[in-house]
Amino acid sequence: MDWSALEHKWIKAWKDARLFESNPDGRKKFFVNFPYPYMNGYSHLGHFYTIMRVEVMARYKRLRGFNVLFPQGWHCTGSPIEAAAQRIREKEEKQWKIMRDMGFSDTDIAKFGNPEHWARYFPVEYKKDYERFGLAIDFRRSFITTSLNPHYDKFIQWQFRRLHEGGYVQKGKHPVVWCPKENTPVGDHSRVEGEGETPQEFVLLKFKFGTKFLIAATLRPETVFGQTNLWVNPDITYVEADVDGETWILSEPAVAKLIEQDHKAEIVSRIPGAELLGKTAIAPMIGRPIPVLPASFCDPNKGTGIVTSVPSDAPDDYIGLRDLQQNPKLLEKYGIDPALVQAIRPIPIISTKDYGDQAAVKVVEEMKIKNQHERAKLEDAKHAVYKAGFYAGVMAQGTGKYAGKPVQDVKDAVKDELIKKKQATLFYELTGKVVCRCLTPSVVKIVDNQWFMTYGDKAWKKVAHQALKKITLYPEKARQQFDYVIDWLNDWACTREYGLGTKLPWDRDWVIESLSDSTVYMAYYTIAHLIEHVPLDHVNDALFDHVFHGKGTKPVVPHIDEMRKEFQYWYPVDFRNSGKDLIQNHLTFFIFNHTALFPKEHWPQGIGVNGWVTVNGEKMSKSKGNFMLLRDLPPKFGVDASRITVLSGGESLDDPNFDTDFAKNIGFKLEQLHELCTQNYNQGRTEVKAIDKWFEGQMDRIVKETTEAMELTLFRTASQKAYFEMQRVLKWYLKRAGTPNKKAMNRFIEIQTIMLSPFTPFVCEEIWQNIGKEGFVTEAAWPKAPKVVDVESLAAEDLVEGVIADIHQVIRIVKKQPQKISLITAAPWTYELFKILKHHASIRNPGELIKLVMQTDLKQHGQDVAKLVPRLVNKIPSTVVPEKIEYDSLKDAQEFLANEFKCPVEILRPSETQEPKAKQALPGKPAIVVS
Ligand code: A2H
Repeated sequence: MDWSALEHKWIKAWKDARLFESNPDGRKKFFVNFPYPYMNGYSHLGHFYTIMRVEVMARYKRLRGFNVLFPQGWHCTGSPIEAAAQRIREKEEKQWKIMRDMGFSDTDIAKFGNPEHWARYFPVEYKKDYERFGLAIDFRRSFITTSLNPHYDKFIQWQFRRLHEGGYVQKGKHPVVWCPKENTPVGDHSRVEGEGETPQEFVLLKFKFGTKFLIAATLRPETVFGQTNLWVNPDITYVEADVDGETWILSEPAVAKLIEQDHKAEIVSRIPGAELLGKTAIAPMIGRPIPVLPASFCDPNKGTGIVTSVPSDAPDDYIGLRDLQQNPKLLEKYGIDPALVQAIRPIPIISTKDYGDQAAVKVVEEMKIKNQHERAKLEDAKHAVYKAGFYAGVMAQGTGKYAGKPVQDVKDAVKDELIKKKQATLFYELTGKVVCRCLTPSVVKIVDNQWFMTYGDKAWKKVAHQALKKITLYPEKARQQFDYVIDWLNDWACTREYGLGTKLPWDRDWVIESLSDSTVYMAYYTIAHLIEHVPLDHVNDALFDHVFHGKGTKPVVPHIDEMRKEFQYWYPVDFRNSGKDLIQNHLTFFIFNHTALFPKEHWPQGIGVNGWVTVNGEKMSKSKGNFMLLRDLPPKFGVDASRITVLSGGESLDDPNFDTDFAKNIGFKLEQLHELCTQNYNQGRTEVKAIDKWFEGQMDRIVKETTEAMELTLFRTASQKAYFEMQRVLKWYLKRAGTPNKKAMNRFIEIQTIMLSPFTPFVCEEIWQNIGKEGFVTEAAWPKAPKVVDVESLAAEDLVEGVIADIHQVIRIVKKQPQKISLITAAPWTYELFKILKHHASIRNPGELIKLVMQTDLKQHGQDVAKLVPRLVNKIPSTVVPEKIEYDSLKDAQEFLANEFKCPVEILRPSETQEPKAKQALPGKPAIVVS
């Protein structure tokens, strides 16, 4: 088959028919989309799976009768393009190599030194790829972002002015992930390492130490009531530093961090950890003197390198103390009185249901952790204690005014009290390592001239949770993660000093960054093809207010009514799908911003998330040589084969695998499918046999199950049913039926072609045309799924399959070529018995069952019942085929069986024979006599 010719034929036919140009009409609508890709290179296999989920959803909903909109834009905002362009201008080796690997000549590469060139070049190439893959996209609505598209630029300005007015964008003082080289915040998409890592808030506790302070960092300020000592690492050298006019003792790296975090700090002198040991300091909040003790787990690169010890609630602290109590020698080495350490007892401060009032002690003992070097176990212990203590714990006696309150509610209050008393201050650490695209490790910086989206706002979070409740998630199990991210998000730095994008309308020194100009642009798709015709000086806030909210007097501009109508018709978004990595930023921003800018009825309706594509089981990477561009696939495998392969590679949140062997094989199979369908359509007999009913029943079942899988976006399951299972059923049917029934065969070909068309539209269109159907299969009607499937007729055929296996078994035992085979069905009353037993499937006691049966007409077979029932408990099939259906289907299979075993086969009822073996027959298991 000449796949390329076939693909181009249908691409042209769809285009000529404007099949994917969607306009509002009287039908129900379905609006799908996925995050516009970033225009800094060609589309690759990594995008492909995500795109295909949207594509299949679009085509499926179309077949279900919806008016479907699938638009596509191109993202150019932000620093990555700008940075890459700069690297090209600077003739940087690596960037040039990346471009050469994409196939550009050196003269072409030089053009990419201008960032605008990227925004002009790649959208055209993406469109070519997407068209080539047959994606059902309405390209009239495509657009690029940034001020290079002045209409979109005005839309983003509108959005930000409205957000600003609503208090959703504010100037503030916040910790951000910061690149000290580029002097700019480092957004998730500008990192080569550490996507998703954020600043985490620690509380720095101040311990009065003569005229100075020892400083310790904690995540659990509410545990200050249980402090028993301080931990200092004897093997590191700390520093004394002048911090905001006080003398602090802390680790050296902490000083540099304090400077980035808005403190005045300067190192004055150095002091070895060992010199601090054995001395006492006054613990904040409780005002008690506590000793400084040695611990090797204090890391100079975290916090201040000094840790306050709360052995009741921190496994590390408890085990550190226990180790020390068992090691008087070490104490003597540092001149610490062992008796002093022996006397230290954990102080109960939090009670939990699971672990009592000294959770750390209980958990460490229960887990039998031997010493502080069992790190893995200690990590588990930490989690267990934290979960029990923080989420379910209650403050115990001895915590003053906080006693009796839930720990969760107390944390902030204790923190605030400590800060107010000047016994503590805030401090931030990254939750993990972050490296900027410029390859510099990032730090936390407090910036106060920045603009933030206020995702940290509690009231806004509440509304976002509400919106999430109404969203259908594919798969549903992603919900917990969305709820978590909504809670966890902090205010988000939404502007940068440079890069392509839209200038912040009221503070034009700033450019809106790439995750912030892409939260509600789906609304722009509804009008993108119309607004281009509105003169730019008429594109203003009044226009957007009218189109999106129906507010104010109607502006006098071309297409104004159509734009309003388009928006009202298409909105809200019904299905937006992306990789699961975007839950922690984009997809959650998408929810937040919709609640800020649109009324409830326009909030998102459905979100899908999926894993990352691997190739033959390995992560795709340039160095592994398995990196594939989208455009590499058609010549290798064909478009249809590539499409169905990527969707067969996985579903739900698993990472889908692109299996190149599967892709090659399925290509041949699709050719065979084409042949099979075109040759068998309108062929066959008109007479109806029992096996036809089974065939119809199987089709019903598969349609039902495929439809259910499609609705849940379980596209791997759906494609397997629609192709492999259909083929398996057909194979058995042709074997059994010989010549197929024409009507049934036609139905098979039609429904298989329709159900496969979202996956492999090209071959399906070709089949559709060749079997003489009018119009496109893309516009056909999805087969109706019957509510109930005739399971009895399906089971009757399974029974024939089972009988064949049993006959083979008998032949093997008697070891002779059969001359004649007799099959004798069971006595009619046994079918009644099976029905009763099935009805009482929950009863396992034979005596009880026999009693029940004896209350019915079967009483007359009392002796047999008493013998049979104990043998049958737990062995009744879920579908009991009635006697007549069993007999008929065996009768129907008679000729087939005779062929299979090359001898005459007779089907008898027990009344028709004297054969003693007839008594052994049971429903579904006829007696087999081989002679
Ligand atoms: B936590 P994370 Cl009650 N080296 O404070 C090692 N550990 C350090 C440290 C350093 N340089 N700086 C701080 N820490 C400890 C209290 C507490 C803490 C309790 C329960 C759990 C708990 C009292 N110790 O932390 O690895 C501090 O101990 C368990 C997570 O960055 C700080 O909070 O998550 C915690 O580790 C921070 O550890």
